[in-house]
Amino acid sequence: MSEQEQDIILSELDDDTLVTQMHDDLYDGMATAISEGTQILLDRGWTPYDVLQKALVEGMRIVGIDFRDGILFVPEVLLAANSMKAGMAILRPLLAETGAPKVGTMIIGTVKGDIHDIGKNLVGMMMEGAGFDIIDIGVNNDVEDYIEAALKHNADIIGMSALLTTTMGYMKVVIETFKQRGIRNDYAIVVGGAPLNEAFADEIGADAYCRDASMAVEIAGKIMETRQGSAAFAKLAAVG
Ligand code: B1M
Repeated sequence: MSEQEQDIILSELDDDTLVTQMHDDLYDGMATAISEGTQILLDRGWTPYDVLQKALVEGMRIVGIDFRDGILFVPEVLLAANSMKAGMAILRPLLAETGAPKVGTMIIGTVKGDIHDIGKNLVGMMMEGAGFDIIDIGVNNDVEDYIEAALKHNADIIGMSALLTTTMGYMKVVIETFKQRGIRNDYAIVVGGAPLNEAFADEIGADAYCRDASMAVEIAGKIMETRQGSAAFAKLAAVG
């Protein structure tokens, strides 16, 4: 069904029906309907975070299951992804609007060979909302991209995302190269993405694995507390 053919009036649906309808619209790649539904929920007093999680992320989860099972194919999933981005475009400034003081700088990017960016974008948005300066270097990044951005922006944290079992291994290449260049300890390196887990993060020598965007925010906050604590300690040690 094309967007024009949709005759459901979203604003007349109750919240639960609207959210279910948004899952269907995301599945059908109807970006305009997703923008409209997102705005309606916000106007009804939903928090941006709830709209994101309950309407958009849950809808994308359903898309992922049917993609895995061969019911949906790449073109359809791309349309769904674009619809999700349409909703995220409305939520982005709201999630970032906390007025929190800047707590640190994070480079975030998807690794070489991988073009999935929805999860990474979500993490970036949530981190911005928590007061971080986010330098998003996009997708398909090789190690030099991470290093260049880290040095240029005097980063505190490097965040890597991978959604494929074939690309997650590249994270180790990045960490090893940071070690070889003698800059590993200048940054906290955190990783995330659906195929990863804690054991993998440990194995490749990352500082932390982030299961989802809110965990990324929590972990990054703790990292900054430790870094600022160490910086204050180093200053005291230098004085005394
Ligand atoms: Co792809 N894809 N895809 N895909 N795709 C998956 C990942 C897959 C699991 C689907 C499946 O088979 N069920 C499968 C991977 C299988 C595997 O490796 N085990 C897969 C495949 C196989 C492929 C292709 C190879 C398909 C093909 O061409 N034959 C191809 C690869 C292209 C490439 O990258 N080279 C491909 C292509 C695509 C599209 C282009 C069509 C599209 C991407 C569009 C885009 O991103 N702009 C796409 C999509 C959309 C998906 C699924 C359906 C959805 C991913 C997503 O956006 N999820 C996905 C199935 C799935 O995951 N259910 C699938 C929503 C997002 C909010 O979650 O990304 O997990 P997620 O992010 C979370 C956490 O993981 C975490 O926080 C986020 C928010 O909570 N997180 C981080 C993520 N990154 C983080 C970084 C951090 C911290 C936390 O840094 C600190």
